[in-house]
Amino acid sequence: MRRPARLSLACAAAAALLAPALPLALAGSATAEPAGARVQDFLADQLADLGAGEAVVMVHGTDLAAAEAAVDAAGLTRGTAFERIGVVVARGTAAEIEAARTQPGVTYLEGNRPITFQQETSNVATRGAEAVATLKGADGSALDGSGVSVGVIDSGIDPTHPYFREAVGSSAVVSNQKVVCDLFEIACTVQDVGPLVDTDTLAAGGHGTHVSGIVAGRPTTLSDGAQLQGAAPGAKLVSLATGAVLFIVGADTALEWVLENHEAPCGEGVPATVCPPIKVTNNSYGPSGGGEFDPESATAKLQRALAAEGVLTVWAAGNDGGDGSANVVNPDSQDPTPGILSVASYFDQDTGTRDGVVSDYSSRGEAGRQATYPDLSAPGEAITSSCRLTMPICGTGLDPRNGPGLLDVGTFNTISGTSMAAPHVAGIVAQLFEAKPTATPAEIEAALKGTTYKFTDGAAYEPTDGGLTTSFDKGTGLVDVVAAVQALVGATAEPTTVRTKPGLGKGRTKP
Ligand SMILES: [Ca+2]
Ligand SMILES: [Ca+2]
Repeated sequence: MRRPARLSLACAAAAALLAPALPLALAGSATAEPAGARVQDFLADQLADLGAGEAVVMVHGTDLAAAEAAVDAAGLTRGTAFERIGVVVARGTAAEIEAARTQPGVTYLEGNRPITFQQETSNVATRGAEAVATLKGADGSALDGSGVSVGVIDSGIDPTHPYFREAVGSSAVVSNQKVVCDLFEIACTVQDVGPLVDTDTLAAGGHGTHVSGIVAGRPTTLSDGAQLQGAAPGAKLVSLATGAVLFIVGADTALEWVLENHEAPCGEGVPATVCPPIKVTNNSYGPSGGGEFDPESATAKLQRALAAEGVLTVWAAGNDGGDGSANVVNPDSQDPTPGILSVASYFDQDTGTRDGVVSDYSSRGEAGRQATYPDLSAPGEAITSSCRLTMPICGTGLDPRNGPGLLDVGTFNTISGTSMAAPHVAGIVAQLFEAKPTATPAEIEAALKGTTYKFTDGAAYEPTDGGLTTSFDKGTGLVDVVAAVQALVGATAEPTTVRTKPGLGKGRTKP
């Protein structure tokens, strides 16, 4: 579940701090080895394998002059100097580096250890980050979901969280709504609480802030060097806070608000350039245990009306696991109406691979009844997003992280669930609408399901009446943003609408 051990900037700093604690070991080993400065283990290993090549070495001296003199005497090529700490960066052969070791005043030889930025890998597995970097929307701008608002129906949001901060001082959160119900959940209203109210902390939540960050977190570098962004880092967010304790009437009140307000979610007076229309909602909630879809439910009627008006509904498939012997998928996600998506949880094993696994907890449909299957899979396991430690669900995270600012302590955390898979797809839907603003929800669902990557973990794929293949655990497979965009745009538009890097163009073989 944890990341494979990788050296981050924070780890590198820790190693440097530990070095002064080693003189006792140094004194002991000095008697057993030829006289001279200690050599870092990493560099020693590198030198053993170096052959006739050259390596980079940091020559530490008692002062800068000693280090410089040693570099010159050993025949190394001098580079940068860290004057204040008496270190000269140099390059040379193993023999030259060994010669520097015994020069007067040399205290330590250190190699040039590689360090890695820890990029959140979930947008690699979906090819969503690749789409942002290499594809353009219909407006010619990067395919980051701009021009689209995503409605997030969840516990709430901390709109002041740095993950939602934009470079120009504005926020990804354009509308902050709170569903307020009476004690019996029969009288509910939606209230605009303004740009600063943290509805998530008020609700003792945290879930909604994490989910919203997965949808549309802005590019952010954490204190340890990790680089994060949401699936659609240019999309806007309309938060509909239902509180941490959910009842279906409250959630339906939010869906009904979207139905009434999706074209102008900030009010008629606010232009779409500032506050774009809602084209998709994310719904990471459902009854525990899953069950059969009820086409007569208020939720079904609302999401069908939304699809008819051009708004997709994205659902988490549920966290009830299963083995295909029973249908435990989130009921409303099974609605066969085109434009309603049920998302299973995929785990990229923190590597960005597309050949990972279906999460154990991801709800399975009933084998042999394709109507109960999830539509597709997206990363949901070990997802890092906005999550302050002061919020209850974030305290359960495995990996509190700091940043981007010095005072931003415990602002990000890593949690898992189909709740984290669905918002990847909600952000991806925003990308698809940016690629083709006239697309219908049915076209977008077809493009997503027709281009999935067929990772093989779990149940076998079986043919559908529609000419696809699907499975009771992972649906049609792992979402592939680049392939979905090409399928969506290529069908009706000139190929020049989407510009790609070489190798990713129309000739690319689909997996
Ligand atoms: Ca854009
Ligand atoms: Ca569907």
